[in-house]
Amino acid sequence: MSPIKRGALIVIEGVDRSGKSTQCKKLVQSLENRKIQSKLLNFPDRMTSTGKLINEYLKNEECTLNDRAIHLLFSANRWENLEKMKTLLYDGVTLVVDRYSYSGIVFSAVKKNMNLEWCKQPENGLPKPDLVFLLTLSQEEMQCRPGFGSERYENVVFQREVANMYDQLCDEHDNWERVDAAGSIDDVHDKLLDKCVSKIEEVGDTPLGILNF
Ligand code: Z5A
Ligand code: MG
Repeated sequence: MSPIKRGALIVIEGVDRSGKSTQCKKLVQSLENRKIQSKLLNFPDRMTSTGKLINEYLKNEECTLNDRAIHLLFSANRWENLEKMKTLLYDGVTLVVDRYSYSGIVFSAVKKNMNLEWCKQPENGLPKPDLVFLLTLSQEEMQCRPGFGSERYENVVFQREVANMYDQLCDEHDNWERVDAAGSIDDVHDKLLDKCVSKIEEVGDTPLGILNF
């Protein structure tokens, strides 16, 4: 009997407004159209108990959680989903994930008095993505997109530092792909879909990796 194929763990990262949520939704639709089982997950998952605290922190600048505490809450928000993720992946469902550990690392590590190595540690042991797309977008294009500026972190200086640190992470990892997010929604989608389908075929029955920074 041939082993059951697991699903692929595919993550989309990128600066604010780069189209991550838009592309994740379209990917899941297109995979389902091709009869490839898939599910969309997003972090932060604002519906869980940690997610409610995170939502309050993001929406309310007066929320005074300190930088390390909020960092650990974002990480806990992923750990809360560990069993669900593993069960789905080993049942053959591909997960398309809107932000993951790398958002956690980048958005905390760019803050003053935070340390990149410290920020990576709580992510160790979580499932390792098979493929990470980094959607790239210039500052000018980012500011033209609807919705920019309504939550904590949504300012130009912070997002520039975020973009630089994403670039650094992308260079350090061989499972990352940069995708220019400035094209039309459909153009970006077409680029992502082909790479996703190839990755889903490639993972087959290989064991799921574990993050080990
Ligand atoms: N954060 C953290 O600190 N630590 C963590 O561990 C995690 C996250 C997981 C909230 O995240 C914040 O949490 C985030 C990081 C931090 N702070 N920032 N910045 P979120 O994921 O909930 O954030 P969001 O409010 O959904 O924004 P976003 O994800 O940055 O946006 P997006 O998903 O990349 O973009 P979009 O919603 O798909 O598209 C934005 C708009 O542009 C929308 O009107 C689209 O129709 C339009 N759009 C999309 N694509 C295109 C193209 N190609 N052309 C033209 N217009 C487009
Ligand atoms: Mg989004």
